[in-house]
Amino acid sequence: MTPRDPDCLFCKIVAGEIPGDVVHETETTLAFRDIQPQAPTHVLVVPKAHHPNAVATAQADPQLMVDVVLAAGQVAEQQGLVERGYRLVSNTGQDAQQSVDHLHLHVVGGRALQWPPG
Ligand code: DGP
Repeated sequence: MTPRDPDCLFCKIVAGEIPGDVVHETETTLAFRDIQPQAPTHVLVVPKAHHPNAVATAQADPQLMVDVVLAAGQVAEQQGLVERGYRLVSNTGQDAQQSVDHLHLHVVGGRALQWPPG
């Protein structure tokens, strides 16, 4: 059984209960476009199982964290981001402005990105 939180937005997208603009899927992951894109390409990669953040995912199921990172790499390739580069971001907690407590890697690219992020 895939762990799921009935109140979680991304669990609902994974289940198809809320529409998502899906660009990539594996047995354990789903990738869909961010509803508030911050760059020409902005895709969220999530595990289908509910885990609150990257560290919790790695602790509970290390292979799943690997699956998410590899899926992000496949999205970057599919979206044509590899040559110029891209950013993988995983906001964790309040100060980082994490707004959905289901691990998601932001795959951001398609323009020159600023650093520090703010
Ligand atoms: P974070 O702030 O790191 O937790 O990122 C959450 C992202 O989720 C944020 O960039 C906006 C995005 N988002 C919020 N609601 C939805 C939604 O209903 N659909 C999609 N595709 N993205 C969403």
